[in-house]
Amino acid sequence: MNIGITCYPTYGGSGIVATELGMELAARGYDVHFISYANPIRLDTAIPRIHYHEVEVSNYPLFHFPPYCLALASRMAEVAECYHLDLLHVHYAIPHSIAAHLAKEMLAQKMTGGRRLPFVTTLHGTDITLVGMDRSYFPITRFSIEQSDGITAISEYLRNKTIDVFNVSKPVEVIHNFVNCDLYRPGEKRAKRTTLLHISNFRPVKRVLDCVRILREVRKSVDARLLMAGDGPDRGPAEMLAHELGVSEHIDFLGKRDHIERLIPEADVLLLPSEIEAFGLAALEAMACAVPPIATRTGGTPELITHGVDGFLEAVGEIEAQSARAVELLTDDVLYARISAAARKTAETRYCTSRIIPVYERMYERIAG
Ligand code: GMT
Repeated sequence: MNIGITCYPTYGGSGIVATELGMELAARGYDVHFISYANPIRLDTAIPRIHYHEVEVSNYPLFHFPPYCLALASRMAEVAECYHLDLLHVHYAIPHSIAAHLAKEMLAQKMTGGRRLPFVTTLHGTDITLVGMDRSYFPITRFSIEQSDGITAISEYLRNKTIDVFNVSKPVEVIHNFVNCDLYRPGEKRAKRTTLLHISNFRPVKRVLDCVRILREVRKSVDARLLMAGDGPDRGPAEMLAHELGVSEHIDFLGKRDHIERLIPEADVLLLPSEIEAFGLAALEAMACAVPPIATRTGGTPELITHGVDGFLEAVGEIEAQSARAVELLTDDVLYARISAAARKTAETRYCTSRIIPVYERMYERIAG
């Protein structure tokens, strides 16, 4: 089967899921064609059966806003024709879903051979919870979701939200995020635990400033440090806050990092204090490395993390509660051993690629007919 995948290629959970999915599919014998404006950050183009097609957005003085969506739709249609794509799988509804719809319509025309090009839309979170609900995008988001031949959401929470908000009449299938448990593995056990880790795109929804506040609280009892991986609009404010709170020498702002699977095992606890999180891929990747997550009880995180069993869930903005959990995990050996082993077990038994990829494959077979 020949599959076209479109995603945001820079840092962000949806692009990571799309890229890992494409590489897993290629390993299983599919020809996978990535269509995007840049090479997805985790994509290894040396892998057999992986292809990358860049979308060029030509500018013109008349265009105040370069029309990326149209350039993407044209490229999708071209690639589909040249490489006999059986379907398109787009990640993040806006604008990928409407571009896929346009490409599908273009291919359906008799003058280009009247080919069928079904498409699957995978909803990841902010495409529904923030951007899609914005008035200017609401009608087109609903339309493009409805036009999809298959719709998936990465959690029950997101599925319910999509149905509630957009009144979608078609079935929305839940296919959770996944992790490669051979690549994401526990590191060496350390006698002394001191390292907290946060990974994100530093958008306001991630509440990265809370990580700095948590570190300050934790340092009242433990000589802890914080690794902050990623970059985005709230990095500067977080750096400023670290200075103000007098903890800057205990925080490493690492910027965007490749091979996150090598970084995670260096940490003892993952912090995910988000305002909203449709699933929480960073928490899952940490769990696969037996690093317990402390996350907020919001969106889809309770589907992944069972409070007190394989991680902790606290209320959004509750710095003291999140800090207290971090101190417990850093200081209590018995508790740490139990939660960390359970975290790895959850990742292995429920979210491993070997379990989740076949669910996508079955969907493709149904849709491509
Ligand atoms: O984390 C982000 O804000 C990026 C965003 C994206 O779409 O790139 O992530 C979303 O998709 C991830 C992968 O499916 C989910 O694990 C994240 O929970 C979700 N983020 C939010 O809902 C805020």
